[in-house]
Amino acid sequence: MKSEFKTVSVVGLGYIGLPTAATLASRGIDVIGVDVNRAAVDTINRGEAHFSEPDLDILMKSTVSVGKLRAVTEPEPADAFLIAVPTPFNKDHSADLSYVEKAARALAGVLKPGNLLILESTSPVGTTEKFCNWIAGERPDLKLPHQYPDNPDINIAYCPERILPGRMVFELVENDRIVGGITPACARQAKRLYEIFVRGTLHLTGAPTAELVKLMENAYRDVNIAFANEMSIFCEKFDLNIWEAISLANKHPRVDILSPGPGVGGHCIAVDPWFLIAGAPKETPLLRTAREVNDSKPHLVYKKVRKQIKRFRKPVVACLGLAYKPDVDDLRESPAMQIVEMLAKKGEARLMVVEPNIDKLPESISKSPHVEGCDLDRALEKADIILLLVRHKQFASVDPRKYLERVFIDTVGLWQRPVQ
Ligand code: SAJ
Repeated sequence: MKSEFKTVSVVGLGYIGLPTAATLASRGIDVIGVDVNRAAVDTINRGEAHFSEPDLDILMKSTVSVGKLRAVTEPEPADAFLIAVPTPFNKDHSADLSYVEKAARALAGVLKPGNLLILESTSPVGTTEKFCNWIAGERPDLKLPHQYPDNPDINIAYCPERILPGRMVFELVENDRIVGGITPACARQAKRLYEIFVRGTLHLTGAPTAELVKLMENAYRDVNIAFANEMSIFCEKFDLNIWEAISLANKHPRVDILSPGPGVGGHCIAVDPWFLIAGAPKETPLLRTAREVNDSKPHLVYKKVRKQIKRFRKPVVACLGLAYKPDVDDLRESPAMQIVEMLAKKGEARLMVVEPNIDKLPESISKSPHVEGCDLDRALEKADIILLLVRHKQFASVDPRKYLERVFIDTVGLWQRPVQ
C-alpha cells in the first residue's frame, strides 16, 4: 500500500528531532530536517550528528548518503511536520514557548490542505491549542481542527517524546507512545505516521491528556529521586549507609527506591515538573518540594567536600565526572558541573577533573586557575580527596582499597560494598 507520507519534515534537529528524522529516513521516507542552527545543518548534511548518541552516527551516514535525509534552515513543503524544538523555562519557572511559536509561524507559510502537524516538544497543558491558534493567525485561509473538528484542512496532534539519552535510537522504535489528537481523526492520522517506525504500542487520546501524561512521567521520576535523596540526607545525619539501607528496603516485593545522587540534571526531569507547578502552584506542593530537595543536593555535596578540604594544607581533589548522568557527554544542567563550578569559584583546593566522555573541559571551569583536566590514573595518584560525581563505567574499576589514605566521597554509591 502506498504511504500517505512520502515527505516528512522534522522541525528542530536537536536531541529528539535528529534521531527521529534519521529513523524515519531509514524507513524510506524523504525527510527534510529544519533547524535555525546553520552549523548543525552543515554537520548533518555531511552525514554526522552534532552530538554524541550511540548508533546515531551510523543511522545518519546511511540516510544522508542516499539522499533520504537532508537538512535546511527554512521550512519546505511536506506531507507531515514533526516539531521537536526546545521548551526551556523562564526565570519564574514558567515555560518559554517562544521556540514553539516561532516554529509554528515559520512553517505555517508552507502548509497545504491534507497536512499533518505533530508537536513533540515537552509542553504545559494547553500548548497544542495555542499552537493551533498560532497557525490559524498566520493562515486564516486554512480550516484548523480546533475550529472545524468535523472537516479540517489539516490535522494537528501532540505526541511527546519519551526516549532516554544513551538509548535513544533503540527506545525511539521500541517504546510505547501516547498520541493525543486535537480530534480523534487527528490522532488516528498521527498514529499512521508513527506506525512507520514505532514497534511499541501507540495509545490514542486527546492532546491535553497527552501533554499532561508527558509531564507526569518526568514529575513521577523527580519525586521518586527526591525521596531517595531525602533519605540519603537523613542517613548522612545518623551516619548510616544509604546504599545498604536502600538495597535492603528494595528486597520488599512492593518497594523499589531509586538511587540518590549529587542532584538531578539534564533538560527534562529538572525542568518539566515546573510546567505542572506553574500551571497550578497551590495544587502541587509535593512536586515543588521534590524539586527543592533535588536542587539542594549539589549544595550539600559542596559543603561536605569543603569540610574535608579544610583538613589539608594544600588539598587536591579528584573530581570524577561532569556529565549529568552516567556514560553520556551531556553537561546540561549537570549537578556535577555545578559542584565543580562552586569548588573552583571558592578556590580552596586544586581540582583535577576527569570526564572521559568529553575532549575539552567547558570554559566555565577551565578558565579557573584551580582546575586541571586530566586522566583518571593521574587524578587518583595526586588527590587527597576523591570525589565521585557520576557513575561512568570507566570509574567502576577503581578499587578504593588501593587508595586507603585518601578521603573518598562517593555521591552515587558506585564503590559501596554490595549487600550479601
Ligand atoms: N537520577 C538519579 N537517581 C536515579 C535516576 C536518575 O539521581 O535513580 C538522576 C540522573 O543522574 C540525572 C537525572 O536524574 O541527573 C535524570 O536522569 P534520567 O536518566 O532519570 O532521565 P533523563 O533526563 O535522561 O530522561 C528522562 C526520561 N524520563 C523518564 O524516565 C520518566 C526519558 O524517558 C525522557 O524521554 C526524558 O527524560 C525527556 O526527554 O523528557
